[in-house]
Amino acid sequence: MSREPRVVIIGAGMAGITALHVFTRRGFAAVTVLEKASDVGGVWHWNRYPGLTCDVPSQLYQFGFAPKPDWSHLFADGPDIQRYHREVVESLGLAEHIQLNTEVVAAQWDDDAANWTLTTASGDRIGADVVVCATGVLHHPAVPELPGLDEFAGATVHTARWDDSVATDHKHIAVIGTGSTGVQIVSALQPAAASITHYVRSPQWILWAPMSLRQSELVSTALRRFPAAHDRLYRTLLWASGILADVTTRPSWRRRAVQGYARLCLRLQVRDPVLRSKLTPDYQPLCKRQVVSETYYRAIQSANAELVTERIDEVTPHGIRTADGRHRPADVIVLATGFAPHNYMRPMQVTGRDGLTIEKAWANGPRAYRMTAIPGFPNLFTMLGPNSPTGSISLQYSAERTAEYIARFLAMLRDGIATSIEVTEEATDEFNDAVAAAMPPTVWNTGCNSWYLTDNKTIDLWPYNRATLTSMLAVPEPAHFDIR
Ligand code: NA7
Repeated sequence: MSREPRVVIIGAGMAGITALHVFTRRGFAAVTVLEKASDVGGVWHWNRYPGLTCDVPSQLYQFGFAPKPDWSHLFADGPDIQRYHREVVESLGLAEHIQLNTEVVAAQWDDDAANWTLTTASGDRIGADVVVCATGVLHHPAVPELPGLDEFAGATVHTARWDDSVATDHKHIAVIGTGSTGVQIVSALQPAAASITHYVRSPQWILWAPMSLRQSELVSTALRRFPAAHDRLYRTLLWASGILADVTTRPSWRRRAVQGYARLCLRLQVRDPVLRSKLTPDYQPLCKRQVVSETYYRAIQSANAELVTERIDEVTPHGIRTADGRHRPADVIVLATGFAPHNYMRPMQVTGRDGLTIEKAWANGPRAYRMTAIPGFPNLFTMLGPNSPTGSISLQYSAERTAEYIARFLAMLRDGIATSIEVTEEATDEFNDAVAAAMPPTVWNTGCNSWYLTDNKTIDLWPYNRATLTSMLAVPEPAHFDIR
């Protein structure tokens, strides 16, 4: 008995768009995407802070199925990427499957009916045979608990929820945090600020790259006219990016070379030994998600900029006081303090087989089989779930491989081979044990505190290369699943 499975994808960011395209390309018709925001794009919809730029070259940061030859820059800015997402959705006819402004707050599995019921924030109930969580990683802003922050009289804004009404020109700006975001926003706001103070708890290694370089019209025209050449360029970049997986996952001369380059970037760009020592991290380059910038070191050495590494004691109504007793005035506090990256689909309440909740299943940290299946949760899959290669392999590539993998399960449901599919506990344990055993030689394990670490200090990343990812997601292994 064949039947058309009702598939609901939660989230219309890059991973959700990928899943939607792959499933519809494979002929699945009853696919709906529910997106809580008013637009597609995920992180590129939510993040709009000044200076927002992707640190992956734009010719690589694209869907394999929707090549874009004419990026304006070597590294695209946020609005350009967001436009691209909209264009892909329109040009591939995906918009009709996407329901915006629809937040899913709960998902409940019914074992007898072998299906899910989703509840939205407005109380609607939606049935689904399969749920695919494409809810993103860097989504929930982390707001620091700083004494006095609520009493600050000026404007406070988190970079992930930028407010265009907050004026920054000619203001005294305090930026807290020095991940990719903090570094980008300091560089962007410094030129027009009255003063900018960068509060840095742990300095980062910052690789120099020509991020402002424009892609010439000649190159765009050539890539448009010769799609085969463009495809070759994309594949070459994909292949070259494999070097990053190699560099991060095992010690080698290549890792040492990149680390040497990071140290050189600091030495060449910051001549003042006092400032340089304040900017020097106490851990190896590449241990945290690598920050890339063309302009940060120049910005922080400007006359109106100051780097503060003393601990923040309190926020006062008119500024910030540090542990050394100094008070620096501020009109605006910018929180570049990152995200809660291990939430995945939470706070959505997901209840699987036998009343098992995702909170209980993940009491010791998020855990999945090959990034996508969770024991106790039949017919539910994650896109870019736990252990995804957020620091080493193209996420678009990973998302497409995962979607193709999930499509094979959808085919089993459509062809009447199965009504419910659930990964086994044993296969999940085996996968996670192997991942844990592969982590020690990775650079992420060399002694730094980063958003890659879960609360219990396991590394939530992919410790293998792209070929392993490709082969693990090529064909489902029936023995690893309870197929009913
Ligand atoms: P990150 O990389 O998580 O950076 C957050 C920064 O905020 C980091 O420097 C933190 O210092 C700092 N932070 C967080 N809480 C505090 C408090 N309470 N006091 C002082 N400083 C604090 O987030 P981003 O948004 O920059 O980047 C996220 C990813 O987006 C990035 O890796 C790219 O993949 C794109 P810490 O290091 O914890 O001492």
